Amino acid sequence: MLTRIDHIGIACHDLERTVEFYRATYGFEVFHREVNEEQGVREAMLRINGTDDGGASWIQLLEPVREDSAVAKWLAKNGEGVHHIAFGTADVDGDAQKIGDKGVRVLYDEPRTGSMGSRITFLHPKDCHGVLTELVTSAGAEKPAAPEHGSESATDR
Ligand code: MC0
Repeated sequence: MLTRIDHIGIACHDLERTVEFYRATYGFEVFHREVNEEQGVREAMLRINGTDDGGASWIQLLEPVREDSAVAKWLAKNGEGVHHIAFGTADVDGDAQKIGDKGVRVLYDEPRTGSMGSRITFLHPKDCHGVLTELVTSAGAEKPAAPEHGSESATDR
């Protein structure tokens, strides 16, 4: 079950300048930085507090690190802006399967590694009314393996 908007991914040409805009304009600070070689991006995660479930939501700023990456290709065509939205779930495998069964193209056979050790997959934007859509299970937020684990929340990263 998709439970929240985990993050909005924003493509930019210059990560440091964009980070500074978000800090100076809104007061959002960088919580985490990493380079994801597989995805071809350098990213900064800005933590937005205050969701009802006690978890956070995030703005993910993305600068391409190679010209053949998805973000570089998208930037060349569209310029800077919102690149994708990501829905949070405790069960990315199960939700990807269910959504795929509805005829939406799921881009990966198996979830891959996303920001901060999360597990991610994407839905094709052409099947989602023009929105590249990510499903993400935060590290440590997997679906409980057995019922006795009860209702542990799958929220914060
Ligand atoms: C492409 N299209 C998009 C789009 N990217 N539409 C909306 N939003 C986007 N972000 C549209 C194009 O305009 C084009 O439409 C059509 O999709 C095919 O695009 P393309 O430019 O020919 O590119 P493809 O087909 O080679 O690749 C598109 C595809 C790819 C979505 C399959 O970008 C992909 O695999 N994306 C998932 C991975 C990704 O984006 N990684 C970066 C974030 P027209 O009408 O011109 O045919 S990594 C990340 O976010 C991680 C670190 C994390 O969250 O933890």
